[in-house]
Amino acid sequence: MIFGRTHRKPISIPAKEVKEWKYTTCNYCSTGCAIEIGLNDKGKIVTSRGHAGADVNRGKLCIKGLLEHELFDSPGRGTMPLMREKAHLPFQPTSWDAAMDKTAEKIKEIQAKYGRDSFAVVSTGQLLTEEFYTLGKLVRGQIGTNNYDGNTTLCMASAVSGYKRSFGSDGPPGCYGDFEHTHCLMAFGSNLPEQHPIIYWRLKEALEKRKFPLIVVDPRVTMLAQFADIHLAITPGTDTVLINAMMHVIFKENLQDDEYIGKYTQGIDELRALVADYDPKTAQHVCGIDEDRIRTVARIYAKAPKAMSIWTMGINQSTHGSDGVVDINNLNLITGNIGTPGGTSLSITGQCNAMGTREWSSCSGLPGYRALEKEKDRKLVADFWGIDESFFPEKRGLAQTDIFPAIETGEIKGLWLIATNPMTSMANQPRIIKAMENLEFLVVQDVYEDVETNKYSHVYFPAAVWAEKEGCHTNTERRVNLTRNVLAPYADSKPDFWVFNEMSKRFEERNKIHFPATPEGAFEEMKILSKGAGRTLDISGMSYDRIEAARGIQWPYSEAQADIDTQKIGLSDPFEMQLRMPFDGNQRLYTDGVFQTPTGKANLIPVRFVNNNECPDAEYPFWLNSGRVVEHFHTRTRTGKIGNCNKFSPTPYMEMNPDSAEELGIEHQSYVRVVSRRGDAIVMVQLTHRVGRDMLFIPFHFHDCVNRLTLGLLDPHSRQPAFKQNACRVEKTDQQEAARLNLERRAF
Ligand SMILES: Nc1nc2c(c(=O)[nH]1)N[C@H]1C(S)=C(S)[C@@H](COP(=O)(O)OP(=O)(O)OC[C@H]3O[C@@H](n4cnc5c(=O)[nH]c(N)nc54)[C@H](O)[C@@H]3O)O[C@H]1N2
Ligand SMILES: Nc1nc2c(c(=O)[nH]1)N[C@H]1C(S)=C(S)[C@@H](COP(=O)(O)OP(=O)(O)OC[C@H]3O[C@@H](n4cnc5c(=O)[nH]c(N)nc54)[C@H](O)[C@@H]3O)O[C@H]1N2
Ligand code: SF4
Ligand SMILES: [Mo]
Repeated sequence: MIFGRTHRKPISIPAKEVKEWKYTTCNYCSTGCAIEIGLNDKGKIVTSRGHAGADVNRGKLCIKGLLEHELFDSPGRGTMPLMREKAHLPFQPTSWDAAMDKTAEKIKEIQAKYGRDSFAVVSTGQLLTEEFYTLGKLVRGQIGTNNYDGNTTLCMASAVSGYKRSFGSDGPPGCYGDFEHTHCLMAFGSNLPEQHPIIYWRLKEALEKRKFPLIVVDPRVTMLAQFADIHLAITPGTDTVLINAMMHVIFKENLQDDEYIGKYTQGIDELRALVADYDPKTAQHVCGIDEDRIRTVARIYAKAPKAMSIWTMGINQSTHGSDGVVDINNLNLITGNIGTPGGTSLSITGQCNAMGTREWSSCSGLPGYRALEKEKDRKLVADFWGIDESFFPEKRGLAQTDIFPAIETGEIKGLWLIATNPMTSMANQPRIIKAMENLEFLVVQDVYEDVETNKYSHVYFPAAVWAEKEGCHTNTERRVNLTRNVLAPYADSKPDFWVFNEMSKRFEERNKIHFPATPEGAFEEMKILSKGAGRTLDISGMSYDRIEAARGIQWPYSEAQADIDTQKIGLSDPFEMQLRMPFDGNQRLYTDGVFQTPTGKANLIPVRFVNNNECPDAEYPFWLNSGRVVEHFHTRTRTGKIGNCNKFSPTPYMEMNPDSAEELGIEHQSYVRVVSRRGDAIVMVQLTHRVGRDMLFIPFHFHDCVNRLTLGLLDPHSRQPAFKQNACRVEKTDQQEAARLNLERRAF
């Protein structure tokens, strides 16, 4: 028998005849990869690819981005508006006019009866920035409810809050390019290879060129932890203890950057006094990291010529989320690692446009990082929109996580949900069901008609998705990038932008405001609002063509900067420029050491650790941790429908340590019942050493699963829930019954 090449058929890739490539930006995670969608001569989408010239992804895409073009005609998409008198009754198809009239009428009726704030609006981090700006105008300028927030409270609220406390303003100060310059990277509760695969690829490229230590802080042995030089398997919820102890060592051994501290920060005495209490010997018993390890890591970090920290949900989703961010900033400030190549505090953002909503949606404030609490800001925006300043409240209303309890108590009677699925994504699902059933009126605006939350709605608006629309996203490193409109919206679904514009016509009697007819018109308006001396969030030098030509531009990018770039290249046609040089906005913030605080100095804020978690005990002996897998996005409304994503992770499962399973007589791949003080869930066990003996991990993508169990205690500053620190126990269960239940729950 002959083995070998001669008898093998060569792999052939079927030719896809692409006539035209259209420019878009990925609509899943915040990495912000540029994707080109390929259309054949009949205008049909046949393929897609990463844009080779885009600085972010340099031709690469992860599994979700590669298959994203398959979602346009995926099952369950909303085809027409729907209405019904009562939740759970059958829906009746209706026209857009009728659905909108009904919604506007109900909003007005509820507001007239119970007050303006009794109707709440909850949006997302997944619309286009122009849509966020338009929604903000509608809600703040016309509907006039103060209970307006986004699902970003589940996601980035702690990062926002921590940045504001330390630096006086939101805005991640670093960029992916920092990997090329750093001498030490510390990652807190962030699993890049699965959650931001292309950021991870950028990090790996940098590491291959020039080795530097990678330190991962995560209670679980994640894929990133497996690649780390040092893995610190921290006790959940205790990161601030570790960081305080590191600072203790740094001060004790005189490794801090006194010059930076003296020139650019305030509060050093208070910080020093606090961390004096956090000697590693004591701290190790709280955070679970050996005292010598703490010293080693502190020395590596402080002695590195440049060091940087990144973090994601392991920090943000905790009762000390905002404090965790502040403490990471403290560590970087005292070592002089802010605003310098390779030295930064870089929050890794979650959703594709969580940054855009922070910047422009007016959730929790006013557009362009302006605050309701500041008279000057209220006046500026009111004048710009042409309304009376007194229409704005003088402080922000309820956060998303406080809106649901306010529905339960009857303070809020009506709700408009836009691109978020709280029935699956919110902690303590039994309470969310109660809240939903308490609503007099719920309108759900989503791409998918079969989204779980739609079970409770009175009106459903079918939304267009991703490249069925046009507009911008801002990614983790403040890069504004564009999605071109590639195809028409599916069936009778409509772009969210159109829905907000149409709805605004029904509120003109309150305030008549100009709403530009196109997303590009809205972008031009935002540019004007973004100008201002000393403000970081300046996008006035950008335009759709220039963004596409540069394949994304980082803010700040002022008109003056745009003029310089134009002169430098000597051409004014952006497509000609593209051949010559990519534009580059400012890669980093605070390079001059001037912060957005009243004194211009960064705040060093002492953070005292208080153990307020729901910790394991005799009755509920396990930590319940939750998070994500690479092939699914959130509540699977999209990736659950894309066969090539779903097939790799079709079943809800739970990671459990083999030793603790043996003690309880639980077998690999058997079903178990997991019980917490809130409820129970049936899951299949995967035995693995990824988790320690006292921990369980369940991906949160599946409905009727981990969020039936979570408590979600709130961070006092950011109101973000502690999704990752809960207590539970594991019980054996009848296998046949469990299999049936799992089928019923759309698990396969
Ligand atoms: N494939 C995929 N990618 C995504 C998403 C997705 O759904 N799927 N979602 C996007 C969004 S919106 C977000 S927010 C990001 C989330 O991105 P990540 O935060 O990286 O992902 P998670 O799995 O939620 O959590 C990360 C880690 O936090 C750890 N952790 C738990 N408790 C603690 C703790 O107390 N301290 C520390 N240091 N770590 C802890 C967990 O063990 C987990 O490994 O991903 C984005 N990218
Ligand atoms: N236990 C646990 N729970 C968690 C987390 C965790 O780690 N553990 N993570 C939390 C985090 S960080 C996040 S960000 C949240 C996410 O929570 P959600 O935002 O509730 O989850 P998604 O599935 O992303 O919901 C977005 C919805 O918007 C729809 N959609 C997509 N694009 C568009 C569009 O263009 N227009 C409209 N109108 N609709 C659109 C989708 O179909 C989907 O139904 O979950 C949180 N929940
Ligand atoms: S890394 Fe994120 S932005 Fe890039 S293709 Fe994957 S999901 Fe999309
Ligand atoms: Mo998120």
